[in-house]
Amino acid sequence: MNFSAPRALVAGVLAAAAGMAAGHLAAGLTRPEASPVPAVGSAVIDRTPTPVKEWAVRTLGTWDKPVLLGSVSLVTLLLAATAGLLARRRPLAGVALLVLLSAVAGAAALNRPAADGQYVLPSVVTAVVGCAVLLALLPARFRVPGRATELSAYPSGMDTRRGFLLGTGTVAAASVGAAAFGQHLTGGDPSSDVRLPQAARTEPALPRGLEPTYRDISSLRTPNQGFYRVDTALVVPRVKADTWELRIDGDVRRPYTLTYDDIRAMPLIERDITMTCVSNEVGGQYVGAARWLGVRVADLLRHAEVVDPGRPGRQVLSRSVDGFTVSTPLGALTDDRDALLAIGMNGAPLPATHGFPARLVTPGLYGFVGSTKWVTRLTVTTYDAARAYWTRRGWATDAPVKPSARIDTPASLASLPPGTVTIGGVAWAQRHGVVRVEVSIDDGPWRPATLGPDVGVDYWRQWVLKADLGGTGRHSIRARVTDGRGQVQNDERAPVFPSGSSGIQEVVVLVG
Ligand SMILES: Nc1nc2c(c(=O)[nH]1)N[C@H]1C(S)=C(S)[C@@H](COP(=O)(O)O)O[C@H]1N2
Ligand SMILES: [Mo]
Repeated sequence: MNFSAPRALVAGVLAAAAGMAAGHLAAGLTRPEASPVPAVGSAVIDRTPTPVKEWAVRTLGTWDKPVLLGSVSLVTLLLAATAGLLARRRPLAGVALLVLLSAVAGAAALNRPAADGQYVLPSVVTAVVGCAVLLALLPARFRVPGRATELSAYPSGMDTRRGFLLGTGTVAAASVGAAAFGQHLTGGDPSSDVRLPQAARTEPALPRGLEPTYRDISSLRTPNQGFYRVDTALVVPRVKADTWELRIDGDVRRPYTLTYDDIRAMPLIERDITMTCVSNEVGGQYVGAARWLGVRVADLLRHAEVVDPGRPGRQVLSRSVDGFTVSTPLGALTDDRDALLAIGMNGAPLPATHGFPARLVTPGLYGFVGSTKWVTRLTVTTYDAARAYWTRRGWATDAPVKPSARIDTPASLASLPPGTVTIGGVAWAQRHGVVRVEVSIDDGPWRPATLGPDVGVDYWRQWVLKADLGGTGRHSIRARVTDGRGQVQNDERAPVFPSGSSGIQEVVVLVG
């Protein structure tokens, strides 16, 4: 029977899919990060030029990761289809191409910062399973080069249409099963296994916010499920609390190591802090406010006895399990702002996506310079001696959060009935506090909004203004914040690169 090109194509694609699924399962059992598709995806992320990355984050938002994984899979499957076509005439060439693809995944995995010998395992499994499936789906005469005439001596179920359908169906089902099981293994949240200890010093209960009255204004506290997530990790690190350690070293007299239980046994404090991402556009969603539970980084560093703390150019280089690094000015971690090594978020252990078992939270600095998730090491050093992940890619070294007001309601291009409308949102000016939010309609005078409760200088404030926008037609609404220093929000537009966006949000609505 004729082994048609479409069949060859299907065989190639299925071989690769089965290989990737088996590799994913092997990764789930050993090193989730080393799964072939995410490993290649991570390598792509690390090598993508900053402007392209920025473009991806801007246009795709939180879809950037699924799109990247999808693209890697798609390119792989296209190449695998080619392998199938090659295998029609030269089985070994098809096999060689599949081995090459697996080798790329293996190299990418071994290049991960936390890689050990086991990182190569998933890609070896991928190669073996992929090649076996490809050869198995070929009809006998294709599998036995030069023996085409002796077909009957090498019977294969693949020689009939029914056999091929049965074979491909079986492989497809097994692949889906393996991939799903692998996903299940990598998907659990280790934070569900621990209970948080009580804080030694609790903060008073959060005041009632504006959101019960104005449903469209962001809640005073961002729930963990709704908290933005930004990181370079394609596979969320699933770190076990009982094997995790934090090393504190570098220019210190007494380097030491802490376990999760050590931290739980320390007097924990609560802090209400609004965290912002440098990639947040004016009016954007990469900002959230939570109650964090943890210990002061200043106390941890004091215990280590930093050598010559006043020396200029000092930083703390923090490292994450996934190899990601952050440079934080030593001063920001030792002054009175209470930068935290946090283990709790809004009354729950840190979720895996937000850094379980422990992360840094540094008030007043964008996340990429102060909020390392899955942190494993704090090294006191200098900016000359070491550069962090994003600094190497051109982002700012010192990145205080720029004060900003966000309009949550009305939505952009909303159609509103004539009459009074509720305008509202949140504003933040970490380290200085929000003292005023003003609204301008159609470029008119700035009118003060009513502010929500004050939870401290490092926490955002809700704001609301009821106003009549004027007659039917198009109207614009702008909002700006003034911080505790009396500084009015910068109206000069700046892109997020390299030190955060500035400018004033404008929402256009239609009354009629
Ligand atoms: N390990 C690790 N920590 C990280 C990052 C990362 O990519 N890897 N991203 C940082 C950035 S850019 C931000 S804005 C915050 C976001 O924290 P969240 O995802 O909990 O909101 O985490 C920071 N910590
Ligand atoms: Mo960020």
